[in-house]
Amino acid sequence: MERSISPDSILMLQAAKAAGVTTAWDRYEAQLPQCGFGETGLCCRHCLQGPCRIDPFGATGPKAGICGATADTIVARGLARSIAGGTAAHSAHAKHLVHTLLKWSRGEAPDYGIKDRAKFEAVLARVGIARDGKSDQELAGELARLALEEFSEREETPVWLKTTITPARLAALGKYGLIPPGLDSGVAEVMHRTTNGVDADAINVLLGAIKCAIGDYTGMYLATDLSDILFGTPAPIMARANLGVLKENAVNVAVHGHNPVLSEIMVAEAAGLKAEAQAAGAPEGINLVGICCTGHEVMMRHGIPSATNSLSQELAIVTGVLDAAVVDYQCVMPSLPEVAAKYHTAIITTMPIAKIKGATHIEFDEKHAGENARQILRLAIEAYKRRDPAKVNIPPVVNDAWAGMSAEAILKVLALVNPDDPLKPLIDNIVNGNILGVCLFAGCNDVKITQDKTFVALVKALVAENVLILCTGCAAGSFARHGLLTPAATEKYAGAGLKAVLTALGNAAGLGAPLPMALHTGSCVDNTRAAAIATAIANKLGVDVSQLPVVATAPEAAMEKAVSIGTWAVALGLPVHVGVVPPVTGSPLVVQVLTQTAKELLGGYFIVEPDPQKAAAKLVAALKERRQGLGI
Ligand code: BF8
Ligand code: SF4
Repeated sequence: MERSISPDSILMLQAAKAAGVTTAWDRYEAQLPQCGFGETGLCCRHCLQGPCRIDPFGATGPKAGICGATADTIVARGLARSIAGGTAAHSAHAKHLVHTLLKWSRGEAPDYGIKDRAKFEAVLARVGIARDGKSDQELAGELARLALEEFSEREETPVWLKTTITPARLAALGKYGLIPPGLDSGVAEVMHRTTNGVDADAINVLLGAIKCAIGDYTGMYLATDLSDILFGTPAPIMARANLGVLKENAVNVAVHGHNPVLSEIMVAEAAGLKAEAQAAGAPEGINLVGICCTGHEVMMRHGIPSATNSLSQELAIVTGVLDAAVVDYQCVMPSLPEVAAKYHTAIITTMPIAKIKGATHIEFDEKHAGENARQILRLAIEAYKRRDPAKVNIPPVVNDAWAGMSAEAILKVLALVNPDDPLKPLIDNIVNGNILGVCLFAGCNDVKITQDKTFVALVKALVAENVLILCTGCAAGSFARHGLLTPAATEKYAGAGLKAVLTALGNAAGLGAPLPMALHTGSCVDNTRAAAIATAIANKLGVDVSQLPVVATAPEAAMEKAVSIGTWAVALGLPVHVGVVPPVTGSPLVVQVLTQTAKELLGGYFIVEPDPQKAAAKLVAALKERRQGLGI
């Protein structure tokens, strides 16, 4: 199988092979053939009597696990646990931001502050905290404590849920018992009901999983709100992408992982250490680049270039010029120190819950954030001195990438066309058919399919059909790598209606060119930015999100977090395409619930389709069905 269509990845895979470096792709091949029971979701290890496996063909092999759990139960429980895993990850990310805000309010995180006052005020108003003459610190403390309560178990609907979705959606979720009493409690409940001898009704298990995923949405929304308050709400910004953003004449430091709490301080401190980097022999000082969602956070707010994303993270080291990779958590390959051992790269872990054997651990704490960041940067400068010129091999591939399209930024651009009613130009163009609908691209690269191939083919097919594209996380990373976050891509690939709209908006924004073909809305937690826009449109029209011509796709999904995001998107009423077959095919009942029954209950449903052209046709059909429903 072709490993990647990304030119920089292809070059570095060749270099890795020549250097005897093992990558995720090699390890994937070593795993083949992967276990058929695992692939179909028919393996259970939820108690020590297992593993139990169900015969997928139902012929002679076992039809139930030792405890009697059927294929349906086992598949549903496995899926539910991955959703709980994803939710726990996003919730931990959100809690980290809450604690940072809380510490700042107590004077224990002096390097932070309220960066975006307008967003601070807007969030306070939305969650119902009155200013009442209180100081910023008092208000921040109150906001953080309210946010912390969201994670525990209460007798009321989480505030970040009830204040951010349509009334109709809230009612629908309530009707089916899908409102979690708290975010962590949703995760704990899934772990309880999927352990041996609890929930053995596959449909009931799936409802529990959806409830947990609603908690995932809530935590992600909260995370984005607090990130914007602490670090600023992103505004349109020009950045660059591909491994060619690494520089031979600079100390290259990658911020990798997910949370902006450390990377923001790294950005703030890097310039101050320029002279030290120069004294070490790097004339261009320190070159910060991003990998994965931490990278997107700093790209969205500061235009820091994106070197690469999750699946190809090891390849950044193979360039021979990555002096340090500083990681927080999530989607960080444990293999990094092993790859780095063949080069000079310092791999620096920073979080007490995320250490990697062979890495250098510099524990980060908000009280000493600036000091920690300087220590890490100095380690990178030291590593730079050990760089081997013979191993330098930077792929000459760089693309422009526009980023920073938060919901607020999109509304601001629309307000340039209609200051009194910013959503109107968007709605008018959807109604008149210039825009067929909106598609949110999210999710990862997955080693099981050629890197970026489905992303690129699918997005080109959709824009040709005049679908407006929003993108986040590794989807945005993929588009950035292929020059698709640019006005030139709009000119080249967009259908006539979409091109006209993006050109009018680009001109109104003073670009003198169309808006980029895909609007980079942020990291994965920022998928809620797209949900916020959809909810605003639905509220304005007095309909529910499940009626809007809005779809989502994770064409190359890999992580549990992508599963939980896809599930809440379905629960909010969106048709959601997945291009990698998830481990559910062992249960026709579970497949039916996800792809059909969900539609009847919630309006949203999963479309599983590996072929990008067929997927595009199915998503376009889903958009047209929605348009028909609205009579447009
Ligand atoms: O949270 S898209 S591989 S980097 S999980 Fe990970 Fe998937 Fe990338 Fe960001 Ni999201
Ligand atoms: Fe087997 Fe049941 Fe235990 Fe799962 S929970 S391992 S199916 S006995």
